[in-house]
Amino acid sequence: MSTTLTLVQGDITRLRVDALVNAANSSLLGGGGVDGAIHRRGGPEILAACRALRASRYGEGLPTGHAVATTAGRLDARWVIHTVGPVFSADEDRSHLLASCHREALRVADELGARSVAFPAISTGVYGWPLDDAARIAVDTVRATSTEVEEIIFVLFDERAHEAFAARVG
Ligand code: AR6
Repeated sequence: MSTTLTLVQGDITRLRVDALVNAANSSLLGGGGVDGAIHRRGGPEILAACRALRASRYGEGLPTGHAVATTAGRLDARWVIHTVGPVFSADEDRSHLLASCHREALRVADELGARSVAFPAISTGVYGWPLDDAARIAVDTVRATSTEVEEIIFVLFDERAHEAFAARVG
């Protein structure tokens, strides 16, 4: 089965897909950016599920580069897959962690049986990753990952991000 790769400009919380990927932090307890938007629109069920994860498997938090799923609450999706992107560093190459977020999110999607998955531009907001480089890592990683997911949609919040991803997708 081949996977299609699509770009959309807009708000990821408006999408109707099987799974939305959240650019979370390791606390799993919410934040700003995409994370804030997902919790606001998805409602308290998502936070309750995240708290349950913190009380069980992820007592120390979700490590950078890992992914875990919860309900999508009131969103038009079945699941939210939370992943923690790396904070950009000019001194240390953390690209493998950003790649890992994309691979792990698709692995979790496969476990769930999700066929359509929407990704935001992980790490390119608060975590400061330069857009062109993040687009390269995100697009190349999902293309190189073997998955049962049929449709991968990158949802870019603004035109600049959309252009960066479009340049990479070609
Ligand atoms: N839909 C799609 N993309 C969005 C949306 C949205 N509703 N809102 C923002 N973006 P960020 P990070 C874009 O900061 O860099 C949070 O506080 C945004 O323009 O959400 O991985 C977490 O709790 C940017 O291109 O995530 C963490 O503490 C991209 O999404 C921290 O931020 C990612 O920006 C994670 O930082």
